[in-house]
Amino acid sequence: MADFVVVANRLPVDKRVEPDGTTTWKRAPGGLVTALTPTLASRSGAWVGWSGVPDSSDDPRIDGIGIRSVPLSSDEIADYYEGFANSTLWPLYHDLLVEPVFDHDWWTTYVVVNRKFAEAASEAADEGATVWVHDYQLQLVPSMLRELRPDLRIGFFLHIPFPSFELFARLPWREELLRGLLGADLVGFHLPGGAENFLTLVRRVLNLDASRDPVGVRDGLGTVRDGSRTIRVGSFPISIDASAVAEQAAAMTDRAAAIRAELGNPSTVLLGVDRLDYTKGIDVRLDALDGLFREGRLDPADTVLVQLASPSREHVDSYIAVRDRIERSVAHINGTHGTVSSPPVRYLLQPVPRDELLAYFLAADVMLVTPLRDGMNLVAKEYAAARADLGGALVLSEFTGAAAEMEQAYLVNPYDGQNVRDVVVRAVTDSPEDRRERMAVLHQQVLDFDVDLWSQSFLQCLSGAAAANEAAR
Ligand code: ADQ
Repeated sequence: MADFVVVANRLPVDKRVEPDGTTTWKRAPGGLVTALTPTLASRSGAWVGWSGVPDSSDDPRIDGIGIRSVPLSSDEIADYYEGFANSTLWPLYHDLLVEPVFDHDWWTTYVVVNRKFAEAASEAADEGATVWVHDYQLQLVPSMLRELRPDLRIGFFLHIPFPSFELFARLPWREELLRGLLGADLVGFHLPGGAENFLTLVRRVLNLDASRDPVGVRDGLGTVRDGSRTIRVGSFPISIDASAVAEQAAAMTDRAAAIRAELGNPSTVLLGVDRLDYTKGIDVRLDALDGLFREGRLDPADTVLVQLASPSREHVDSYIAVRDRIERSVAHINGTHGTVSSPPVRYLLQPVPRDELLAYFLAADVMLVTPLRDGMNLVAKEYAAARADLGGALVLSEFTGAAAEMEQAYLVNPYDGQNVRDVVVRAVTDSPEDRRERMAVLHQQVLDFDVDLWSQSFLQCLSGAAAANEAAR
């Protein structure tokens, strides 16, 4: 039994089949694992989640974290994960960048699967344990778990934007989802705006008493009164283990120089790093590059854009469509502006090992982070952390959560093509002193506000919120 339980869609493990046919489990790299490993290790911790392999009774084991696997069938993955989570909630919460699909069968499976996670968490948690539930796939878990185990301290954190009343209210299941979240003692969002949207929705959809004051960052929590319980609502911008990133990156300078040489030592190396997702605005930066070549403001013979994309949700129609669009655009730019020996866009659709990624960060003159909408965006923070040399420049969309903190970045409106082109040119041509000054602020900022601050501030607020509810019982 554990006194600290993390509940997330995916377990922090990757399955590997060895040449001799045996399977081993490797710890999956990822922000959440990094963020929570210290807490999981310092308490008796457990992680509840799906292994990533459908129709399997695998029981993954890795060192250092107690694992409790929630097996899911291919049909459940199709309806709960690819369907309700990624074809209904994801586009709705990201400003309708594609049309969300409302399907009652998907919803039924979402409820069934959320109950499986709640039951597994209930079995893993010791009396009075703290349970931290993550993300849009599991919004019903807090109330299901509260019903099973009123003794638990339950926190919920949403990693993606939380929409306004006008968008959220379209959901046929709006009441159920809000009720699901209210099972938590603390509901956390990246930005105050998400927390305030939630308070408004609870007031207008559920007619509950919810605070109207602006929500602060890491304090100034909002409140919802639900019978004898008070649910706290707050803003906790996630971050990264910035000092570890800086340290690992410092060892990659030789590889960074080799990458520039492999690219033909162009004057300007631009870089994009994203999961292949229509929210990330990969097409925004490709369009900007095409425009800048056409306008003669960047020279295709002396400029390279490296776009590293990792495959994501490959069975979902909207992801198949965005991949086609991006690949057409890469081919168009290379076909129009390149030569056989030096295509200006180098595009990879495969995850890149961590060290190699950091070397690319060091090799890039300008990092292009241009999402149309993004809850936070850790790539922007990783880039700033990696640049302890204060080199490089960060172009950052105003529609990311990161933009709220990283004001010294070259901020762009990704919906305004001309603005994107102008800002990219500025980031390329500004004086080295100006660029250094901006990077110095960004680098220090990610060191000061790291992932440890994120998890500790959330857990501290959760402990206060839960203690108040326990005293009221
Ligand atoms: P994501 O949408 O997955 O996360 P992001 O925050 O950018 O987006 O994190 C992506 C991670 O994957 C980064 O650590 C990045 O380095 C890595 N990555 C991306 N492409 C890669 C590649 N080609 N090879 C190797 N690694 C790659 C969701 C929300 C975000 C929020 C996070 C955390 O959508 O808004 O910031 O959760 O809360």
